[in-house]
Amino acid sequence: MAEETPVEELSAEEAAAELARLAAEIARADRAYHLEDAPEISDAEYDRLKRRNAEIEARFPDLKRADSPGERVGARPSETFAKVRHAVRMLSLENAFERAEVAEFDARIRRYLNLGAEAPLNFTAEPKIDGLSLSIRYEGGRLVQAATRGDGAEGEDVTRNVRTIGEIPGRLEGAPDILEVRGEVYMGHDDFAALNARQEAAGAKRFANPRNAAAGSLRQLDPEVTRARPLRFFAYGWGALSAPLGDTQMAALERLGALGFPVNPLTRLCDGLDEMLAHYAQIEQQRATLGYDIDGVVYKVNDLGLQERLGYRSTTPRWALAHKFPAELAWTLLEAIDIQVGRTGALSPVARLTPVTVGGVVVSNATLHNEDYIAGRDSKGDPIRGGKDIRVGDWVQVYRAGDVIPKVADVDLSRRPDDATPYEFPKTCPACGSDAIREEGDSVRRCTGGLICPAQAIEKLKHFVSRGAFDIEGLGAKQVEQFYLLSWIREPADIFTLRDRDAAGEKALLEPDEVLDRLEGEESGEARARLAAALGLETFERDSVAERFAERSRTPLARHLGWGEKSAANLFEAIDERRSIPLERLIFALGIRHVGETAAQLLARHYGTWENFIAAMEPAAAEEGSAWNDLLSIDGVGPVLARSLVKSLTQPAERASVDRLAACLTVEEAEPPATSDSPVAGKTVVFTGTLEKMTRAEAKARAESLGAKVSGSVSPKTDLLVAGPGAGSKAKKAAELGVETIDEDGWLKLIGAG
Ligand code: 5U1
Repeated sequence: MAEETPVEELSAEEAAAELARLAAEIARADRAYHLEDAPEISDAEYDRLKRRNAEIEARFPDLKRADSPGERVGARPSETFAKVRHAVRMLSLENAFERAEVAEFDARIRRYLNLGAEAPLNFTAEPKIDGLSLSIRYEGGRLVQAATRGDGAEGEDVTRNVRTIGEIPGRLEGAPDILEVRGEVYMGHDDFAALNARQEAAGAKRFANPRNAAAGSLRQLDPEVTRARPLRFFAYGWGALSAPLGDTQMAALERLGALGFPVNPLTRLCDGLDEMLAHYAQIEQQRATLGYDIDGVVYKVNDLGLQERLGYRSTTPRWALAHKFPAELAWTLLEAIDIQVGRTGALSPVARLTPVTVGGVVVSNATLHNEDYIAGRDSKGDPIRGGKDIRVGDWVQVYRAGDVIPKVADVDLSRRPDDATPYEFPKTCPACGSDAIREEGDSVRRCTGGLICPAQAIEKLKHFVSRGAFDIEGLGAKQVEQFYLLSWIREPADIFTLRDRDAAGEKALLEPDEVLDRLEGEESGEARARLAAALGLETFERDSVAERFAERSRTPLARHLGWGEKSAANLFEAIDERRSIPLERLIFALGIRHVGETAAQLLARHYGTWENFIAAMEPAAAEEGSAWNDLLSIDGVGPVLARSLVKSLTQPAERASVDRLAACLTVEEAEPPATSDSPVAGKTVVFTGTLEKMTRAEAKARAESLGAKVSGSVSPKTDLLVAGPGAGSKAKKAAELGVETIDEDGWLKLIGAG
């Protein structure tokens, strides 16, 4: 974008040209945002264009165009929602598809609580609404805040919109002083059909299904738009509370009902597995006539005291299960098989399908997992689908189960074209040409290109900026890819040097020709199309791209990207906000195979500081000795994870890249466990002998949730031995080492549960 002339200095001729340019640019941005769901410019930049348009129109009213962007409705939001940190984390649910998994859920809970198979254990069972989760906070009976689930820890503030939903009370009589009600916002089938008819009549985008319509309606910046949308609500739970709602799940739901919240009328109390499964069957039978979408049945332990004892895993409670309905199926044509390269180099085959509707959603891609799956074998070499392979040109059956990526279930051999040939899985990486090898025991073929592979680099960057990692506002997956293609960012450290390079008037990192050579090697053409679009060109033609690229490469970042200066300044600010980062986020952001958020947290808590963590890698590389043993001593870190971690962080090029990144950051020390004020936080505890009031699993989980480390053996590092009847050698050893020893009652008293 050329330097803009201030509005006051524009001649009439220039103003007319500028209004035409703005109309085209805004229309294009609207198209990308509304129709393609793929915004090309930031909200701030969009606002700036619209403001400039309005200013010029105000100065030259006669030049106002028939297609003036100021007259168009359905413009995109002008700002984003504020973030809200949930006082109590919003959890998700463990899923089950088979009856056996529900039986195992019941059995697992009995084992955990040490209940016999015949002991009474009641569950509530209610439909799982296919909408979006909401948390609504009341203080002194008044609705003060409403937030979406977001990542469970932090959601979006949708208070103003939620106030417009008729089924959600604004005031409560006789409620606890603090009450957070949780439930599902949804849209009924009739309302959805009527809304889509209105959308169509207004020339606006149709929604794919009621859930998308509900989400789109709730996330409106103008609450009046939300008010006009027929949103509904069912309460199913709660977050923060100043007083309990009841002793059981059922009583608490009844209380919520009495306070004025809709509670699903198909909620039942079930006495054991048979009743749960019978109620599931009944709800499934009624599914088509309910008038709203449900995708399963949720079971919850009814006794809230037992719920508390069962507690949580990292993101799901042990006391609840979502029993999903079977996936919906559809047949369609497999047009092509593309290979995507992931951040760890995994080559993943993707089926490109003739679009088909499956359960209300149009599906045009599905995963094919790996080369064995295509060939009709499982990981052990045994036949799947009766040994039928999958070929381009086949009719395939696709299904969606829950939110997961669609999958290919079956092939219709009777419709296979005569000339269809077995699919040959590539032995080289389609992105960089390096060998793609399959290690013994691995079902996946991987690119060996490492840092030289652009696909891996882009995927690593996308992971780096993702929500659980650096989560930089304005730098999402699409933007990092654009920055990579325009060669401003090649590795994570480059994000943090952007501002300086821009200020120094530096060019992008690669010469234009280098970028073009790389892109011409791309198979799918998608990346090429995106680069052309990023440069404001219609198509990818080497000469025009090279010319535009060279011309823009000589200018600072904002102009290279076609952004306003303000957008670039906002981005730099957002990047600066992340220069200080918690250790666990940094470890997770590195995108090392097998190191997810939970593992990153365990590692961070164990090593405490970045310096300790990184210094432990080299000595552990021999896979023996104290550094290696120390790594394996972390509960939750096994040899596969440890090997992957150490291998990645001792590989010279990768390590150099990580060091360059760390040099740009202030890494915050790992937070002590959330419950540092508990009397056992940070203590190493050993349980021995028979525990009578809880099972070993419960004791361990409870101790860990209070910040203790539970070990299986007594050593000089042990702080406390909890010994039940029959304690033997461990109690003796503890006595020899002078380790404090208490019984089960003493332990329960210590943790405030006695
Ligand atoms: N019906 C129902 N849906 N649903 C969703 N109950 C329910 N409970 C949930 C979720 C996420 O979470 C519990 C952990 C409260």
